[in-house]
Amino acid sequence: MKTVFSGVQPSGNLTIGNYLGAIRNFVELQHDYACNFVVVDLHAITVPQDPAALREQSESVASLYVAVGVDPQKANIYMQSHVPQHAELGWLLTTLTSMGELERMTQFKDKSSGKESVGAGLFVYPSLMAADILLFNTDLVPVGEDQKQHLELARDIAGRFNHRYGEFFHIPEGYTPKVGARIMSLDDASKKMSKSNPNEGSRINMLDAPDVIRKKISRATTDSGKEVRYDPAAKPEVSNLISIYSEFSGLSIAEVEQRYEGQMYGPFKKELAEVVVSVLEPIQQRYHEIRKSGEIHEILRQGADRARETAERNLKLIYERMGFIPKA
Ligand code: ATP
Ligand code: LTN
Repeated sequence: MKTVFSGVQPSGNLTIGNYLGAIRNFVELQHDYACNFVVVDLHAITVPQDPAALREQSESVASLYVAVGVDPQKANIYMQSHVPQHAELGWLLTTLTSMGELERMTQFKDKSSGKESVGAGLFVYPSLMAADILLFNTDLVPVGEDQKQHLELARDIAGRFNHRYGEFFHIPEGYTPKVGARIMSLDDASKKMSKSNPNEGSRINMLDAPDVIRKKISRATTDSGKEVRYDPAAKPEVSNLISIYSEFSGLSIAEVEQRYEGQMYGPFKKELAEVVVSVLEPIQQRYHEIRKSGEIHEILRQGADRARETAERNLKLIYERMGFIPKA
């Protein structure tokens, strides 16, 4: 069976961008692949995190995986820090990664720009991500558009390892949805919607109450025109809302345009909010049940136990290839 790996950072409340770009796709892949869906806490601390908030967000992300429909019996759901082989392989692969490659990463440039002090962890973030993926000899990585550059680096590192130490890693492929791979901010359609944007109005969180969702959508930036028409170059804000509508309703972009032909933004936004609420409400209900039951701790334990077995086995082979003396 081929292997899938993906991770989400517990760096805030998950947004509908995380849902459409990544998590939603986890559910369909779990039937045909050996899946690892991980809460990448070691990645989250590459920018400062409050310990109490990190704990809460970690449990929240793991519970949301289950709430959207990832089956913990089918897929391994676990915390990255519970499988120490991630960090170990991260170090090995950091030594195979060049400074120049890391300097070219746009996420590093974005997250470090304007900061007085930047942690070295933020710089080597992509080699830890490569380790996440390669630790399981992953074939497929479901991620949003913004992660393509990191994935490309993971592929290069895998190829480099194979070249130096003999064929070992599969070269992982990305799995990115056609629409929904890059949901933009509600207040600024030139930026991607992000859980760590300080402006709360810029995003819809998966756990936002229905009225909050209605308010955020009604306040979302549009243009001074009137047409509900998909044209990302000329009408980026409206096009982003149409994409969200299409993804949440299952209607094609053309069908959404048709439905609102001759209508103003008001009714379109109102109904968009209802479409989003109708999908998120049942997920939120399941989420609250999961949190209340406390079952997530056992799910995380079992997921990590299973993942550790494979990780240990693979890491041992990697050490051997590189010339380390095996433990007696
Ligand atoms: P942060 O702002 O803390 O960096 P983030 O919101 O960008 O976080 P990540 O944890 O980095 O989220 O990403 C988790 C997954 O969600 C990744 O696969 C990423 O590509 C995807 N994703 C994030 N934002 C979007 C978006 N706006 N549209 C589509 N997919 C997204
Ligand atoms: N870098 C990713 C999170 C991430 C990831 C991974 C995604 C860490 N390790 C492995 C896919 C596979 C992000 O910021 N979204």
